[in-house]
Amino acid sequence: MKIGNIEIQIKKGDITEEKVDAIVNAANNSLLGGGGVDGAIHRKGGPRILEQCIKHRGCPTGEARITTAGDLPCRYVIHTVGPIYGNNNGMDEILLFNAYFNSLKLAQEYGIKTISFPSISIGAYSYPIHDAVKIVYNAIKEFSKTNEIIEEINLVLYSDENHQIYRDFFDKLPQN
Ligand code: AR6
Repeated sequence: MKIGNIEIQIKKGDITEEKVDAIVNAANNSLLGGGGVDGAIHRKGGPRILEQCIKHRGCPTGEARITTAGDLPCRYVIHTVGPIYGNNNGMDEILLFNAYFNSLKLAQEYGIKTISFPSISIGAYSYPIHDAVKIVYNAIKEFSKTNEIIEEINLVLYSDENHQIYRDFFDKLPQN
């Protein structure tokens, strides 16, 4: 399906295997690694990613930073920090929107044409997936209004259940 001028693919799989220009990491404010997607990216990507993360000296929630992809089959990793659900004085929705939107903005600055996102904040950070998927859509739609660079966004889900929830949501959207 398309959102504006961007082709959207909903996939089930492991984001570290994506052969795209950039994958997005669901990181934490330290940018020094963790579990979930973050753990998998650093484990498979090797020490060069962490070396560049250290130089960034952290990342505020909703912002994004870029590094090499080390040994991964993509070119860059964009590290963003989603909100810990319920910890942000009613700002969860805006912060999750910003995590997606700012990752796309940074990708555009680097001339990235193809990018893959995991489902940010819905693991350790407990964001309800049915609410999160609407925000993913809204952020891509808003970004697509001024997009001239990005051609393809892959939304990569790790479990069958989450993959089905995304599919159901995107299948119900009116085609434009
Ligand atoms: N590929 C795609 N999706 C994955 C993969 C993978 N290899 N591994 C896990 N997922 P989480 P968050 C899914 O917890 O909620 C870390 O410790 C997973 O099933 O990785 O943003 C960071 O350092 C879930 O649906 O990210 C932070 O401290 C989704 O990715 C914190 O977790 C996101 O789960 C960030 O928490």
